[in-house]
Amino acid sequence: MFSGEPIFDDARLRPIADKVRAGERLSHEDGLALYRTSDLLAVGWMANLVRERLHGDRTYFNVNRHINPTDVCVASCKLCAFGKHKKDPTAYTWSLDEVWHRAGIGWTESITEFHIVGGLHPELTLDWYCEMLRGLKERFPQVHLKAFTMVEIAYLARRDKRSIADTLVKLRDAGMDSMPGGGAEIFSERVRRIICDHKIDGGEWIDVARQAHQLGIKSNCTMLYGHVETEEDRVDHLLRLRTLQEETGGFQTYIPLAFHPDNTALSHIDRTTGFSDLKNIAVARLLLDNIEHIKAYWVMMTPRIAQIALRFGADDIDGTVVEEKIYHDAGATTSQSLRRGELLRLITEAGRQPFERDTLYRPVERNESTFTILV
Ligand code: V47
Repeated sequence: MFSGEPIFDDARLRPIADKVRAGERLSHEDGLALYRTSDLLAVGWMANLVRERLHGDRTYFNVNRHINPTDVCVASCKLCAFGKHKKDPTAYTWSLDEVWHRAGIGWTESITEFHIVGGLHPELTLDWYCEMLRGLKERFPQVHLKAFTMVEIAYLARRDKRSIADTLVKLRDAGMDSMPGGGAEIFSERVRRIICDHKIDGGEWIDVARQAHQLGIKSNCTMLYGHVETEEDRVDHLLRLRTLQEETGGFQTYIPLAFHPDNTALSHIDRTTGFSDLKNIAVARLLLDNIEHIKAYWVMMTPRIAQIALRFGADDIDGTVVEEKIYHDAGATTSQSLRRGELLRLITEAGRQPFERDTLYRPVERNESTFTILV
């Protein structure tokens, strides 16, 4: 572990470094200072200190497959290139049989997680989704189903005239094991009116997450950055996540998501840079002192930047993914999947120790083509 003192270009970071070394919680003003400085190496050094304090060299990854059953969506969010109107000739909705069939394409015993999200389809009922989950569990009993964003839950509850809690319980009973972190975007109402004005507001997103956590359902959380948000909006978003985590402890991982503008109504916005991608990882590690894991999602930030992020605060690099649509519709040029061996190479080359996990961060022990989860 590196404990030496780096040379800070920005002296304003010194009091923050003192707090980080002492394990003290950072404030809103500290968050702003971290976002505003161009001394990325100093911010990365501090984030790496925290990362190594929590996880040493351990770097988590998993073997997963994304499943997006439909891109039909009643919300036409400006930020999104994935959702389509149901009359759009290019829109798709898989039948239940297609979902189950596609889940098994290229199937290997080593897959431990299906990551399932889709558009807000006006006709797919809660019962349909429950049937989908039951069918997946029947066919792939050992696979963890990480399914549905807070936004999808709120929509399904409204559509089915049920409470959020009832909706969550029905889905959990049908096989939903945990929830991904998408759809949070950024909580600022000013920004949401511009990028996703048809979506639930930030307060509702937090409320669905709270209710899921209270039912014992773990989730992840995200923030979409690199569009029209300010530094204050980012810090405010992170601190609202930190406050909920203080209350429920239900977030496993935070994933900063860089906005991809291609094919969206905001295509005039420039893509994020490697500098800001690394900054967002590092600041999150420093502000979110009560969320255990920070994920560098390679699909979004490219395997190259994700690898460097492993020394800027990230301890997780996500998984094999297999078939990704949301970012690729928005112009991502990364591949659709990485093999397990490629993930191992990225991690070890960065001087880190690969640790294959299941969705709940339990170790996965491999025995040739089979695997067991060590509890
Ligand atoms: O919910 C949509 C965002 C999310 C765009 O929980 C966009 O483990 C950038 O949530 N540019 C999907 N972002 C991805 C996601 C995720 C990914 C990996 C792991 C986990 C996890 C969660 O991406 C959406 C939305 O917030 N998004 N459109 C776009 N054009």
